[in-house]
Amino acid sequence: MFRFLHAADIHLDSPLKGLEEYQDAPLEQIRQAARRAFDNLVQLAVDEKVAFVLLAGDLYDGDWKDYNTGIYFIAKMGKLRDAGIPVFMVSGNHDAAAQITRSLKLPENVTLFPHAHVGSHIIDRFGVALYGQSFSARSVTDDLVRNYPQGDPSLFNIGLLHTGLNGRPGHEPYAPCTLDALRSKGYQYWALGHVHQREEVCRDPWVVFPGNIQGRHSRETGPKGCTLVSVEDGRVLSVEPRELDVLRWVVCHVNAAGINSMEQLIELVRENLEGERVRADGRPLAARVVIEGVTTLHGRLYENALQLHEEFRAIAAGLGDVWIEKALFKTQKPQNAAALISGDSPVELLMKSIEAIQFETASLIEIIPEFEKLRCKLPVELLNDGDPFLPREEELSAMREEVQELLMGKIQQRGHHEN
Ligand SMILES: [Mn+2]
Repeated sequence: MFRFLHAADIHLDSPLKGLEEYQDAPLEQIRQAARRAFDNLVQLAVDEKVAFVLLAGDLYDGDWKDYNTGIYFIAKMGKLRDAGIPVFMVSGNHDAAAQITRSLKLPENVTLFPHAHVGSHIIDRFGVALYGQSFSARSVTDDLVRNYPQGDPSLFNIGLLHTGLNGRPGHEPYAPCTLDALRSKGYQYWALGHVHQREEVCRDPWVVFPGNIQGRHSRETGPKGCTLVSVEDGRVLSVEPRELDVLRWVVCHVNAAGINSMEQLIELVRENLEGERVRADGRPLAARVVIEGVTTLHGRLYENALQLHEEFRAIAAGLGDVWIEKALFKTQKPQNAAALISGDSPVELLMKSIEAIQFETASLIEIIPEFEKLRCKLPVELLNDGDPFLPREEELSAMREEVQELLMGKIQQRGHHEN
């Protein structure tokens, strides 16, 4: 009986893209998160007394800024060497041979599989055969599996590979291959990397993406970590995800249906954030708050979006170690809003006519003659696709709705004041 750890997509020291511009962002925590999660991985390997550790590519995010990234990794590998734990790894698209110009000699307990051909390694003590091939360049479009040898029926065979398989949303289709091709090799476990979302692709044999060990932005949400595998008599006994992340990205969906006041909404957001905090086991949170649902508050939410964002920041500050990355308002107004306006008082008539307004781009430019002058001063690259003065139709209709909501909100408010 033995156990091993399978991790991938560590992306050590990956740069923070644009996060500096965010208010309150815990930059230092985010910058250090991948290293702290990797510390946890090494500690878990020691605590679980695993037979070996597998790293299935993208250990590094790209070329090292300086040697400190490599020196950090070597220090951690030293800790595993002292515990008698070997490490086997392949590189992926981010740390492909051609991408990394700086390098350091690896400690003797670390094996990096070659990129020119498939490498193999036998661990007699556990009856294990390992096969792996690294990426030579960032974009590997060949099917690497084709060259992997057939598994040895007398051993427990493991394949390491960085691949997008037959395509995964949001991931480049590098080293494409099919599940059938993997199965045909007669291995007991395929340790894959590249897809940042954990996925057990197959259980016979086991084909696993462990996901990355630490979320890096608002699209990498929820628990992140590695996979702990137990093997007995040449068969997989158990495959368990183990959380390693030190800061969790979450999207907090708040349903505003049935909410009648701002106070209620703010309270609901507080409850939701508290719930996320509990689910994250006390880890610091980077939360995106999304207010959704059909609500009569729709117009007022738009109108008070900035104020609400400050209220959410205050809730986060009160909870401690919670950062509101963004607040999005995606509510919808009740379908029959116009029909509800039944009377013919001046206010109601005004509301009806606002409902009926059709804004057009041309009219916007006519209203404000300075627009054309401003437009001329913009850099040319802005004037093509992303020309802010010529929004696309879908943006226009969203803008139309927003303007209508703002006007309606204002009028409703006035109406209330006068009553
Ligand atoms: Mn990758």
